[in-house]
Amino acid sequence: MSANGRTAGWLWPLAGLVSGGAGLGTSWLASNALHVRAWPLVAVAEWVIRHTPGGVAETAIQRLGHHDKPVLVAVILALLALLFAGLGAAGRRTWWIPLIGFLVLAVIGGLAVADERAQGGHGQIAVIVGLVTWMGAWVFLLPEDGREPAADRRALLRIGLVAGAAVVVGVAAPYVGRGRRAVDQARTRLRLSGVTRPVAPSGADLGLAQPWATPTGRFYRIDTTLSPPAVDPAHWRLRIHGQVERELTLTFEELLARQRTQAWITLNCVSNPVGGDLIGNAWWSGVLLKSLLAEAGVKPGADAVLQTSADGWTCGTPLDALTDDRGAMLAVAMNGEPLPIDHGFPVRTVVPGLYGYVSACKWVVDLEVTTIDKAVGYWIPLGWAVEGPVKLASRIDRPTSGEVVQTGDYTIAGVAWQQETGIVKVEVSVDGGSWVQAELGKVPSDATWVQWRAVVPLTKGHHQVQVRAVNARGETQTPVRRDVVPDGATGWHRVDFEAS
Ligand SMILES: Nc1nc2c(c(=O)[nH]1)N[C@H]1C(S)=C(S)[C@@H](COP(=O)(O)O)O[C@H]1N2
Ligand SMILES: [Mo]
Repeated sequence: MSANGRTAGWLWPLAGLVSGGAGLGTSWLASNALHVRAWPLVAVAEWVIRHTPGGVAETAIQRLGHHDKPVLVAVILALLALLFAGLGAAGRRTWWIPLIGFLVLAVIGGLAVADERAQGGHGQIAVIVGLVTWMGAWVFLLPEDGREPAADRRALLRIGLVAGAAVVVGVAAPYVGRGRRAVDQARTRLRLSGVTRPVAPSGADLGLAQPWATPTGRFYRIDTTLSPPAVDPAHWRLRIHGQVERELTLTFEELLARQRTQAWITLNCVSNPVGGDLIGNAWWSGVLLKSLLAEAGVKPGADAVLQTSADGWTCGTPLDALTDDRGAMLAVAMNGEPLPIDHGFPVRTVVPGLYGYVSACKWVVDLEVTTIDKAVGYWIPLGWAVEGPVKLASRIDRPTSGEVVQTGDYTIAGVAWQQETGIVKVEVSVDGGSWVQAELGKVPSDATWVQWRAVVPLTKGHHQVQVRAVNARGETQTPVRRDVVPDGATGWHRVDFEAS
């Protein structure tokens, strides 16, 4: 970029302003795309509000009503505009000063985001996107030879280019992720009558670090979607068709009008390795599939249901499991709240005793009654078994691998499960010694896992503990180690630890 006579000092602050605006725009877009609750700039505003002395905040709220946050955001934006222009002007002497300024601002944004409650680590991605844009745009707008940019075409063109891109991003940003936000709001507004809070039955929880009732935030999540489908309950429809007497199409309201059921059901993934945590136990509320299928009238000859979700995922479920007394349901609530979007809002299937990949369709919209050879779900061509009954399994949660515990009497504890069959006995063996029977927690039904604990004496040194469960059919869990493919892992869980 050559100086063609008149130098234009105003291009520097303009370049700073345009770079700054571009970074704010991309971080806003990233926040919306990632469904981050608060854009870093809003996080800063909220931080300021949280840390403002009560009196000041109250006066502000009285003066501004509910506009206190938008006003604060506008003030921060104005201050930032001044700062960006100032940084640009300072960059005239020392080109890297704005880079330092941007970095400091990003750190402030990052700290505010980290201070937000209920915001996962991905909030920081929006901060990084903004910082990279700030720095990239500034370097792009720097004159090539480090000299004064003249008010020539090329300098203006570059600034115009970045400004134009920033405006496009800024205009697009509010639309990105809007569907999801609308569904989030619909979910928040939803009042589900007859859905009660989860209260673990007494005696089920032995007070381990891993609670018997899994909090929703700690419940494992498995699906094939990059971004979960945003399904508005007002537009949700469930079609029950195929080999039925009467095809049914239900709205969400119509589903809720049916008789409701609630139960504790443990859900687990076929991909859970021995000792793994792809398992959780929740309080589900919904409508029994048995009664809906009876309403549709299943024709003789049908023995399966092909379930399809709003995002096109499918699974084939044996009809028996949906019509027998185990309590398979279309769930609308998890742990007393409308299903979280990630767990299938507004409606998902939950079937005790089957792995999720053949039963637990999230965002379910279609049930086709058919035969098992035609009900070929998503995972079947990829090498997984057609039928996925849950295998007998147990896990040690205490001690954890490599833990150093005290010598003397020590409580080994964990969970065991085989939904729909039930657990009658759990045994542990320390250092290959004889099997010691564990005490079992009380469970409301065979649909859930069981907590267990056993007290064993420990001498100083290295130890190894193994666990095995016995089901209600009198079968003992097999020690044979098998991989998760094609129908679930087997083998005893073993934990190595130290006593001192
Ligand atoms: N639509 C849809 N539903 C799905 C899946 C999926 O990929 N898409 N994965 C299934 C699998 S493999 C499991 S183990 C469970 C997990 O349910 P969760 O994420 O609520 O724990 O959902 C099942 N339902
Ligand atoms: Mo799964």
